[in-house]
Amino acid sequence: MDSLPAVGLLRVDHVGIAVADLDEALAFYERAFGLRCVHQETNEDQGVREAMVAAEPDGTGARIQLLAPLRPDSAIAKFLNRNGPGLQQLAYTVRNLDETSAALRARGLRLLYDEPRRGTAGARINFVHPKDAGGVLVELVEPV
Ligand code: CMX
Repeated sequence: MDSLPAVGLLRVDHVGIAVADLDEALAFYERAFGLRCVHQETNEDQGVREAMVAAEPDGTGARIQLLAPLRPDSAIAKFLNRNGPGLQQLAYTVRNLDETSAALRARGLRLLYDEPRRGTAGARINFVHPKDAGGVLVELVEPV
């Protein structure tokens, strides 16, 4: 492993949870856990309406990403059909997505996209296939 380039994960960025209805899920997380919405957007490319909720009002601490499907053929709609609502992904912040992607590919892990795509708030993102990551869909996030 010593000759392989460093992977460069910085921290856990967020944990993603698939939900059927974003507004209902937001109300639940606020009422049940006292978490607050710190960001909300629609990402057409990923086929989701999403919201970040956090305990810290400035969103600096760990965040939970609520993901609701925009279309029946989206990844989240497929996940809900197969599993129902629940944990869908674990996301890490990376310093440089191109370097991290190269380092993971050098270790034989499959990334889902040949080139990074647009994630939350314009971040560059890619994913490691869950079959190559111990059954966990891993998202890599290089923030703007
Ligand atoms: N976590 C763990 N395992 C998963 C999974 C997940 N989220 N999604 C699928 N799998 C498993 C399936 O259960 C299946 O396992 P088995 O073969 O043992 O049954 C296997 O992975 C492969 O499934 P597949 O039918 O080949 O692929 P899917 O159509 O289920 O798609 C995936 C899986 C990861 C390729 C797809 O969900 C994807 O492209 N994800 C990336 C994009 C995404 O998740 N977007 C929404 C979030 C947007 C954001 O975060 O901004």
